[in-house]
Amino acid sequence: MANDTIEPMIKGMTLVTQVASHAALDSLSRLLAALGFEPGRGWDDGTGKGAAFLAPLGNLELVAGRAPAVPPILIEVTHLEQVHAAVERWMTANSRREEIGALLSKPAPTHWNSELFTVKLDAGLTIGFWESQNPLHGRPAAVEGDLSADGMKIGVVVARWNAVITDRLLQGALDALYRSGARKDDVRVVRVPGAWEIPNAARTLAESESVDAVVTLGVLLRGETAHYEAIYNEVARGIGQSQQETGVPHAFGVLTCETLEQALDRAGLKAGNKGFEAAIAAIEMVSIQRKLSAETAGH
Ligand code: DLZ
Repeated sequence: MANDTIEPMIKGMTLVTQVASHAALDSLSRLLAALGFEPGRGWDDGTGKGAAFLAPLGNLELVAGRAPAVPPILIEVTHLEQVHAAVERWMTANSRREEIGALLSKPAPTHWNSELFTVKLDAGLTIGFWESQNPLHGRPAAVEGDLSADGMKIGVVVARWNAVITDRLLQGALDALYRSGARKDDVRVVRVPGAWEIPNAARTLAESESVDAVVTLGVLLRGETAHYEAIYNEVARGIGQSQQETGVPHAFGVLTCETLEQALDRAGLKAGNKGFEAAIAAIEMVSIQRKLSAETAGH
């Protein structure tokens, strides 16, 4: 019985296009090389000549129902404006100036969230250059967290030391949580004496399995804290370790500032509210964790 299972055999794809003359081929080859094409293996058998150009990705696209809105050779680039300027310079040197307007279009938006321009390089050889406006185009789809805290249980550990600032951080964090849909009953606030005590409380909460994430809030003032570096390092290490070892996301909202004024700025005065930002990061991380676990479970 015939074995109808075949192994994939496609190795590459070549579009073959005739150009008017050897001179045109040489000149177009220089342009394409200048635009960044890698030269492929060409040939010359005395009667004809071929020049090959390699691009990192190939794509065969078939269209039905209407004529394609683009030239048959479509080249995806980055920095479309610069490519357009390079082609325009080349056209200026190789075509009659008054013809350029008819041969080279300006980059214009397409209906597929891209910019495109076309250039007629030779009789029968029109090329389109395009650039996607979607930053994730051609890259793997990113997993991103949603900013809804609906149904999330969040622990907030806040230091009382420098309470004039940490109270503002707490307000910011609660504001972010409630405005993102967290229920009051699902937010647990734990007050600890100072930043030094944050990791211990954070870890206890995380290990209790009663929260999906922990937001840590505190302020260390360099000018007023003896052994500032030692305390800071230990607080950061302890929070990080709790996060890694429990698997529960811990948002880091412990400010380290030179002065009280700087801390006030970061607690809602001039430079945003770091408590708010930490709470948003926690929500996002819980959402990311849920998405990644769902993906893993689905495989
Ligand atoms: C002792 C101390 C000092 C000097 N400075 C700060 C600070 O700037 N921010 C802060 O949150 N806590 C400070 N603390 C208190 C310690 O974190 C800790 O609460 C005490 O040493 C008791 O263990």
